[in-house]
Amino acid sequence: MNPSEYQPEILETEIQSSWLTEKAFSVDVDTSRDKFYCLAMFPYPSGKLHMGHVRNYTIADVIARYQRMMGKNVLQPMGWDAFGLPAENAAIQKKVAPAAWTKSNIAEMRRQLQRLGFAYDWDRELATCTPEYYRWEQWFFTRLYEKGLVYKKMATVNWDPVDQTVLANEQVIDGRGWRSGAEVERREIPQWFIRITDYAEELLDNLDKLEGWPEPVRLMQRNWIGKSRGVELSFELDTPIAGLDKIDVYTTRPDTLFGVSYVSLAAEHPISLALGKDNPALATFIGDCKKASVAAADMARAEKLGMDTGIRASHPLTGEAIPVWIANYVLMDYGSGAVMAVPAHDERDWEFARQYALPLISVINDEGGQPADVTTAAYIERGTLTNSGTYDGLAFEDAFEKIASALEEKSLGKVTTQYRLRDWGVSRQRYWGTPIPMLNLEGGGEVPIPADRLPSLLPEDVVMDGVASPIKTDPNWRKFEIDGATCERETDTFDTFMQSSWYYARFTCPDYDQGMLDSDAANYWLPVDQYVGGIEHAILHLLYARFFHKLMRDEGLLSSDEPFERLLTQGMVLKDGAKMSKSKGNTVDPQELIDRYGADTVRLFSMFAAPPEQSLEWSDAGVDGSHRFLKRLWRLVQEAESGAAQTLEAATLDKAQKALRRKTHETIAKVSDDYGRRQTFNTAVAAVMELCNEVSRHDGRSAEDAIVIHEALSSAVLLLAPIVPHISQALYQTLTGEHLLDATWPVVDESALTRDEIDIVVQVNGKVRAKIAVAADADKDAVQEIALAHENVQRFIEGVSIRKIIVVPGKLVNVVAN
Ligand code: ANZ
Repeated sequence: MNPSEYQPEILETEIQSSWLTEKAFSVDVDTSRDKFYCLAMFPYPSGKLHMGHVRNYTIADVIARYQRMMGKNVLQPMGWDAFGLPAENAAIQKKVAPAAWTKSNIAEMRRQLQRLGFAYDWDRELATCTPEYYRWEQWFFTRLYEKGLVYKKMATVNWDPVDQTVLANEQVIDGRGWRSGAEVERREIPQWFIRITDYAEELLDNLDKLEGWPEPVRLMQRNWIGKSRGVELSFELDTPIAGLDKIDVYTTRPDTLFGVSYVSLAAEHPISLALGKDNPALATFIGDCKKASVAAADMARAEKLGMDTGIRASHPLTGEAIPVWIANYVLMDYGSGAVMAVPAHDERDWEFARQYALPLISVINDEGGQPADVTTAAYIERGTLTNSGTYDGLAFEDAFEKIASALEEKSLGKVTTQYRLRDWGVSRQRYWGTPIPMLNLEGGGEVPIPADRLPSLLPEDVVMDGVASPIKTDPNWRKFEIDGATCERETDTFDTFMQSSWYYARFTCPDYDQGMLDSDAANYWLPVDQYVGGIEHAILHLLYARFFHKLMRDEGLLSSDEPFERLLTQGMVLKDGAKMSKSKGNTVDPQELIDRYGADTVRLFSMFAAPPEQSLEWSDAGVDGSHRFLKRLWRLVQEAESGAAQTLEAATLDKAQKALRRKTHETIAKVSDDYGRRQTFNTAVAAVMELCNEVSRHDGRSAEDAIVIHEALSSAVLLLAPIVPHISQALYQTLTGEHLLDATWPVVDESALTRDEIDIVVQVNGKVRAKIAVAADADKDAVQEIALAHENVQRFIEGVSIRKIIVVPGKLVNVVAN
């Protein structure tokens, strides 16, 4: 290789293969050293890396490499979130088994990651579709089953009546099956759930501890958990229906109790179902409700429909007879599946009351102290009570407590807490996933597969017909014998969020075969010090991983409470203002860029173009600019005199040499802060570019000049090393003869920061008239004297009388004259 030319392709591939053969980033537990666990969300092996991956993984790599230079024992692993639906779709289209498709994608994407030079410990690579991984997930599920933390219940799925199969939500397009085009129905089938609601309170409380997380993410989690304080109260029935002598409702607004104009039940409420039995019109209505979408958001938006049941229930405080309706906007699995409807103060009830001409009773005063006008919309603010008997005039808190205790006295209500969070349904009717390790017994009921018979292996050599899961149609696979009795394996597989909920912990001991986790390794490395990933995972993935962490803690596998200490959510990669995506056809292939410019240029551009949390607008010119900068840096170093840095005799430096030294050390201070505290890598790059400009401008050629230039350039190279590790390694070698991976982060020499002289602005009547250089320790009088002596200042004060001179030390002198 011609050393005077920057040839990234040759240089980078050579360095990368040396990293691989030397296992440069393999690490072990070392309790004598501080650890740093840096993790980027592992990819789904879809085929090729896209720019979003490149950005995500570069950010994490920069942090990992920086921490290594800071002396930490750094773990940065990589693996594959390898189960999931796209593999099944590809299998059907390309006639290749999902396992084979996934494995070849992994090989290609691993090659691409290596070509980008990420500092991974490849010895820890794992793929979630391997039995070595999912067997522990199966084992853990059986443990949760033994502890009563999982249960089976009927739940709704999308059913394609033509293909006779369950569809994932993504496979339902405009209400129709993606393959058959048939109108999708809802079906109830038995499914497995994990009791995340048992941990709702802790998941909520611990959010306060996560100070290293972006506030918006914590807020989204808080809202998702959705804790509310309300009152559960009862409307009594004269004659019991379905064995119930009262209707329980849950409300967060007991202050509006006097505004109730009807009670509404969910279609699946036991009273609704019982009434439907001898009322065909009601039965039809209930059937229609069941067909509609179950998503809460859809229910809130959909047209409000209902039917009067004809029965009445009595108001718990006034005893008034209140009509009971069935309404499509009431969810069966929230609260008690029934609501006290207050159309004057709730938007959904208002819409419903409008539709069916039900009374609107305003019981809250508006800001003017009058009963709120609810003729055009519900008044949903809190306010003082009106039309509420003895409670009139009370404010919300007071009314809440007093009405709650009145209900409590009558044994018709109590204060309760509700969470919007639902238990986690983990059953999927797909093939390419972890088989749920349960056995269905012949006479009904189920038992877990015993630990010594795990894993429950997923067959890999299958043909996909696009309809049924191959394990559902394979009687041999289903058959299982336990204690001489024949039973059937569960043929559903786990939600893929199961695998991504604990992979970060398995990375600490990927080959451990005595259990799910080696606790010593897990407790040394965990929690993850820095997690990096997309904001799209702000809720589900992060919540499930936090939940699993607590489950693993309570199983005695690890001892911390939370998995991720600090979280960075990177912004999107945009092109022409829109998200880069295949469907928009505006993608840029990272591979082409690597081929053309090298990995360092791609890494530099993705770090320089925007702060990590903001969106990054793609720019070809920006990529080109990054490349030109690297070429210039290369040239600067080749031109500089090589050799080990010599010790500097600060006293002998001239003004320009001192200035360059100061710039070097100011840059080190700023860039260190940018990497560590601020995590703004774009400003770090900008600062190093400035330093390089100073080096270009420095024109002294003495031995001292060579030394300060050498110091500036080797600092620049070290400061850029986490971002552009290949060129940095080569240039560091040239400059110092040493190996970059052994180098530590540069240290600021405080003495180099002190200035002998500082620049001060001189104004006359507020207008800048001169810039003067004064000794850094000059006193006010001396500064004033130099300012007034300046010839341009002289011109402006000639012939006028000076009224006042203001000296702001280190900044400016203002002469006030008239
Ligand atoms: C009466 C009322 C008056 C309500 C008012 C609101 C405003 P959050 O805050 O989300 O917990 N609700 C209760 N159970 C329901 C169910 N199964 N399906 C649909 N809606 C249900 O919401 C609690 C409120 O949601 C409750 O307070 C109830 O309506 C409704 F001016 O009760 B409210």
